[in-house]
Amino acid sequence: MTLDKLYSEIEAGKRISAEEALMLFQKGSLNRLADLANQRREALHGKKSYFIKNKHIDYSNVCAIKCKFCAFARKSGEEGGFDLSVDDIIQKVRDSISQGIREVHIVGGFHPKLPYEYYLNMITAIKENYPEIHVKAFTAAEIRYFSKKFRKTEEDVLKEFMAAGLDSLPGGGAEILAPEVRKEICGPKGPAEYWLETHALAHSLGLRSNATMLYGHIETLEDRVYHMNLVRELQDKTNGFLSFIPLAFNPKGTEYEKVGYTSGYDDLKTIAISRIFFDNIKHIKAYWIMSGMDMAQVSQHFGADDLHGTVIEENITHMAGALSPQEYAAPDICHLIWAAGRTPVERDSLYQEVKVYPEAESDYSDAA
Ligand code: V47
Repeated sequence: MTLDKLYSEIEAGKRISAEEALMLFQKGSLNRLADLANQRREALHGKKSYFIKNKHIDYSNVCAIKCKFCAFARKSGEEGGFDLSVDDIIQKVRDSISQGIREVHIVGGFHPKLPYEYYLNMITAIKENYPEIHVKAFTAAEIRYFSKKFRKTEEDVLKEFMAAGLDSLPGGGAEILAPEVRKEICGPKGPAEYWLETHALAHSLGLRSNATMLYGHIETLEDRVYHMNLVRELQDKTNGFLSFIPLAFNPKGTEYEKVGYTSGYDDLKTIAISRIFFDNIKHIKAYWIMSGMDMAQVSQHFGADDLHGTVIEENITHMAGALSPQEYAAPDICHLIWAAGRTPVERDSLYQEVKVYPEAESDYSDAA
């Protein structure tokens, strides 16, 4: 297959194979990919770009394992380690309620000491105090860890968390699903099948989730495509993923510091190929915390339709030298969306539209 033929097939709406995706990564022209990805993005979402008012809460960075790409985790008792109590977490939610948040995104590591009740109490307390807040919490890797540590099936963990108020799972912990690199960068997290099985189970129980891919460290382009293909295959079976989120690696303080930051070229190409490849996932997220807001803004013309959210407090990437701020207020996100010729849409966690802004910033007034 020649590149030109592949471009025509994409233009005609055909699903591309893993081999074809690899060809695009290796030889595709960024301008051509931008056009093709944008065409698919506009067919799905027109000019709309989504965001949510949300808050990230990391309940602890104490972690029993060490992943080589991570600058966030600390061993128990190590300097810089922290644990939040359930009261601390409620206080953090309270602090952000006036900003109109409708979602909390809660993750931590493989904590060696916190009891099962801590996690259940956390969800229960949030829902008791703020029943309208969507609780997106615990990566598939954490769920797996809880099941092993507390000797429960994953199904029981998920069902008990859901009964307490868990609404969805974030997409973290996927890293790179290709076996050799996965073993090297985060071996103790276990094989790709764990992550995939937990999402499949969550979807079968009615929980929606996201899928991430951490790129720009030691993985090859083949590894990226392998990863994306596993996610697409699972989505064909379950249709449970709401979004795909390529995460640009931030290197400071990690074992891969020498690799440096990802290039803007690579960030845009990865977003564009993701949009083209995932004909079964509706939303492609440009996560500005990791790529920087400029890149996320431009990504709206390379296939991304979602800028995630206000975030408010981010630690995982900022401990790895992230160059982005920790928070963008909703008016700033809207401004950046408008400045790219897109229409801001505030969404909820399941992509229901909460507020569709006017097409032009000049037509908007706060009082409207
Ligand atoms: O799994 C860790 C990544 C992820 C670094 O579901 C790093 O809506 C870059 O999953 N450089 C957690 N990345 C974040 C995450 C996420 C973010 C935004 C939205 C959603 C969602 C999920 O962060 C981890 C890992 O892949 N990460 N260290 C680093 N140094």
